[in-house]
Amino acid sequence: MVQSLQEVVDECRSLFTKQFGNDPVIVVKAPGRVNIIGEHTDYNDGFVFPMAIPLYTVMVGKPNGTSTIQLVTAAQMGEVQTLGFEAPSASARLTPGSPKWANYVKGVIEHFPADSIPGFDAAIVTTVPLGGGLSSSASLEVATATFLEALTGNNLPPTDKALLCQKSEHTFADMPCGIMDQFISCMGKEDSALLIDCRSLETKLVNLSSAKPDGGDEVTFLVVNSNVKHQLTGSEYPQRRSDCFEAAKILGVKSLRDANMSLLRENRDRMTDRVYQRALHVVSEIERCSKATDAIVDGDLELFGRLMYQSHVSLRDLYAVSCPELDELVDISMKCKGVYGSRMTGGGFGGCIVALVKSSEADNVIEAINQKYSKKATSYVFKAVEGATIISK
Ligand code: GAF
Repeated sequence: MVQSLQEVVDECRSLFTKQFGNDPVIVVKAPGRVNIIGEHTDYNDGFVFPMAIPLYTVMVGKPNGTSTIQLVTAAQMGEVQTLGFEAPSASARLTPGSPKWANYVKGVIEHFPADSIPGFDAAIVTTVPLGGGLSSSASLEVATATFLEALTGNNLPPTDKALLCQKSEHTFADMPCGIMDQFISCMGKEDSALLIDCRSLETKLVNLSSAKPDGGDEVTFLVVNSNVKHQLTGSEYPQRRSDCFEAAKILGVKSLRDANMSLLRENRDRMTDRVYQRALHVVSEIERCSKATDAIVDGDLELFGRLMYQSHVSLRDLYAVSCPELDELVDISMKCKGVYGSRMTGGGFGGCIVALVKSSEADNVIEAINQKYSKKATSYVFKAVEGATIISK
């Protein structure tokens, strides 16, 4: 059972009180996300279609009247860890270091636009599984930025906040991510997924509760964690990114968003097999993402499901970011009654799959996965939730 937001807040408040001997004043939350379709398209200026999910990073705390920042977290598998460092000032800048989890927090503090950040005590708890492909890192960054908004009174426009968190991940976690995860954690909306144009940063809300064929069954997104951990800060993600940039350069376009299938085919001989396949995934995935959001608006769930599965095949065979466990989960779910489509979600190399399922069949699909999957999976049926908020200050 997933803890409710209230339970996470209560746990985080108790952790704070135990550590610092008094009660926190500021309470903020930032959700994780599942991306429904549009994978590895964000850093190519393409489209993505994520929704925020009710797994949260919660941060509570208050100013401590000193120039020191003290953190306590139970975010690392429930293990309590503490850390203290000087708040950034003109003469003392923050730099990345150890432990790694703290870099996501430090990066946001360092880049936050305020004349000065006062010393504070804070506790952090999360229910977003670490390395599970549901944006544990982005939710920690966005929770930190939201906490600093409450602490300093400097409320950032949501786009600036997402960009600040992305910059922190680039500079403090050495992960050249796109904008999707931070964006949806800031801007998620209840019952809706967000079509994000990662070039213009314009968004379109798509209400998911209306996503059912006329008179048809209710549908839901089932998320299944393979419990194989992904590690995107290794070389694979940056390698994919630079393959895409190389393809765009060969094609003479600013980014793969500006390419199309015929341009790609005409230039096939000027690319290595690998670069061609990566580009083929991205160009087709950008197209699939647009088609899929139209399909869901039109209630054409069969088409939506087909596009989800095509996305998986493309990520597996062309982009090479799946893994045997994700393929296994997709194969099992695709054979179940009531499943429209299924695919790996997020950066890949482990983490989760997402499937569009008739609500009435969701339990049977979970049961089939529990019986057939070679490892132990964790399944969730999520409704989309609101993005990050200050709960109290
Ligand atoms: C990771 C990145 F952080 C995102 O920006 C995105 O590129 C995703 O992988 C793949 O779609 O979550």
